[in-house]
Amino acid sequence: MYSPIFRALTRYISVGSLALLACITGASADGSKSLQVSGAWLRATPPGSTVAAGYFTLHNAGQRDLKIVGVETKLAKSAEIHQSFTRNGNEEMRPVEGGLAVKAGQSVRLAPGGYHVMLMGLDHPLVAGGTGTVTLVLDDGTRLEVTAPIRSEAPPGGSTP
Ligand SMILES: [Cu+2]
Repeated sequence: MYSPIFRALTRYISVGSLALLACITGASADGSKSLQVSGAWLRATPPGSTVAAGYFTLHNAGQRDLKIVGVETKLAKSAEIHQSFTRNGNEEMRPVEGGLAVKAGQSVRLAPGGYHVMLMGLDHPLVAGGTGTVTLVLDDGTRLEVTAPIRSEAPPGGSTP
């Protein structure tokens, strides 16, 4: 024997559980919510320079491996994740092919001499004291905005490989 109140209550509970389930699924499916960014900074450029580098530490606090497959910014015509390396005593760099992986529970550091965000075709020089924003595009299609201070040197105690 169902009273209208009981029926209404039952409906309320099941809708409530569905909403909760959607919430949990939504959170784990959105990689940008699992990715924590710390110590971000952009290197100031001399006037006339059209390239610049950005650095930060990524931590994947989620359960799923993530990959950064692109970088977008209004500061420059294009942006890529690069890796610096030394060949025959010269420092060179190349784009990271296939995206930069950040495994579940792990951290990846972008720092001078190693990984960095490369901004190419700057519209304006990056002036120390200002800020700039880059958007990281993850392999699940979500985006993570990173706003970083522009500095002429690495922050003390941070961002070295
Ligand atoms: Cu580079």
